Amino acid sequence: MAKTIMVLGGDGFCGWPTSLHLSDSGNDVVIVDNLSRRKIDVELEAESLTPIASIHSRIATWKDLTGKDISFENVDLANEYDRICDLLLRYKPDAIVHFAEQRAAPYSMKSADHKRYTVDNNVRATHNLLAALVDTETDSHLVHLGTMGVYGYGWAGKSVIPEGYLSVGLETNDGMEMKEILHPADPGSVYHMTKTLDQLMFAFYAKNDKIRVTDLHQGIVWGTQTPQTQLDERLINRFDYDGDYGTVLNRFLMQAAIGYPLTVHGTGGQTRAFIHIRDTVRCVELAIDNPPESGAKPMIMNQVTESHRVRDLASLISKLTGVEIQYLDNPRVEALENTLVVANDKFLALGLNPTTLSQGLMEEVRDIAGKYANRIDSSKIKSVSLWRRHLHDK
Ligand code: NAD
Ligand code: USQ
Repeated sequence: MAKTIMVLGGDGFCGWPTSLHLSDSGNDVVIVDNLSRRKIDVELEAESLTPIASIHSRIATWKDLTGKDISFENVDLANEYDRICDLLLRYKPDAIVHFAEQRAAPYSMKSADHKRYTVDNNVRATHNLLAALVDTETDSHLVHLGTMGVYGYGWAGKSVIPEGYLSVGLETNDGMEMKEILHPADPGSVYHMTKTLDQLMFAFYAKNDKIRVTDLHQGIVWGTQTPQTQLDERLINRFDYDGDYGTVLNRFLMQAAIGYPLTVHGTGGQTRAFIHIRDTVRCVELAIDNPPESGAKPMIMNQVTESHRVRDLASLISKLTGVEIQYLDNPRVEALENTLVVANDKFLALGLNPTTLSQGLMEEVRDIAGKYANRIDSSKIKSVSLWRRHLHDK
C-alpha cells in the first residue's frame, strides 16, 4: 500500500536514490534537507565526481520522466525545531527515513570546529526529531541510517558481530542471570561517536514513548547508480572522491580510472563491511515494510553484504586495472589489523539478494570514474585530516 514517506537528507548520496526508489514504488515522498552537504563542497573546494543537478532540477526531471511528484522542504533539523513539528503535522508521514547527518569521519576530525559541528548537527538533529514525534503525537516508523562503526574495528578472532544486541551473563546473588544489552559502543571517530549517541536516544524514546525505531547499521556504501538515477543525467547520484568524503572503495575505483596509485592507509590491515547503493535502497524499503511493534526496543539490522580487508581490495583493483598501490602513513588512529565477521541474517531472511563486488567493479571504473575523469582535481585526493595533531612526528 502506498505510504507517505519523509526522507531526511534526501539530497545526499544515499538519500537521493532512496527517494527515487520509494517514489517509483508508488509512495508519496517528501525530501527534507538543508543542503548542508552542498555547502561543505564549497568549503572544501571539492565537488562530486559526477555532475549533480540542483535539487529542484532533480525533482522536476523526475516529474517529467515519470509523472510522479516529490516534495522538497529546506529545513535544518538541528536548528529549526518548530518547523520539524510543522512538517510532521502537515504531512503525517507513515515512515521517516533519517539520513540527515554529517557522515564523514575525516571531516569530523579536521579541527575542533569540525568536531563540534558534527556533534551539534547530528545529535541535535536526531534528538529534535524524536522530541517532535512525541510533541506532535505522530505515530511514524522511524528508520535511521546508523553505521557498522558503532561496534568498533578492533576485533580479532572469529566471533560474529550480532545485530545490535548482545546476550551477556551477569553474576547476581542468585547465580548467573542472562541479559540482552545493546552491543558495547567503540567509536573510531567523532562522527562514529555521534552514531553511538543516536543509539542511546533511540533506546530511551522507544522505551519511554513507544516510538517505533529501526536502526540500520550500514557498512561502507559503494557504487553510484540505481535503476532510477540512471534514467537521465540530471538524476545522476553524487560520487565523493576527495580525501574527506570519498569512501575507500569508490576512491580506489576513481584512482584506477586515472592511473593514480591506490592510497592504502598504513598496512591496509583494516577489514570493513560493504554494501552496494542498489542494495541500500532495497534494504531501506524492506525495513519500512517490516516495522517493529509499538513498545518494542529498537529493531537493529546490520545492512552489509560482504567484508574485505583494505589491502585485498587494493590488490583486486590493481590486478583488474594495472594501477599501482601506494602505502601511506595512516592519517587515522585505528588497529593495524582487525577481523570482521558480521551477522546479516535479518535482511537475507527478508529477501535481499545482494549485488557482489565481482558484479559491479569494472562497470563503475568504466561508466562513472572513467567517464567523468576530466572532473577530478587530483590535489583533493590525498586524505590529510589527521586523527591526532603531530600523529606522524617522530
Ligand atoms: P550525505 O552527506 O551525502 O547526505 C546527507 C544529507 O543530509 C545531505 O544532503 C545533507 O545536506 C543532509 N543534512 C545533514 N545535516 C542536516 C540537517 N541538520 N538538516 C537537514 N539536512 C541535513 O551522506 P550519505 O553518504 O548519503 O549518508 C547518509 C546517512 O547514511 C548518514 O547518516 C550516514 O551516517 C549513513 N551511512 C552512510 C554510509 C556511506 O558509505 N555513505 C555508510 C554507512 C552509513
Ligand atoms: N582508507 C584507505 N585509503 C583511503 C581511504 C580510506 O586505506 O584512501 C581506509 C581507512 O583508513 C579505513 C577504511 O579504509 O580503515 C574505511 O574508510 P572509509 O573512509 O571508506 O570509511 P569510514 O571512515 O568508516 O566511513 C564510511 C562512511 C560513514 C559510514 C562508514 C560505515 O563515510 O558514513 O558510517 O563508512 S563503516 O565503515 O562500516 O563504519
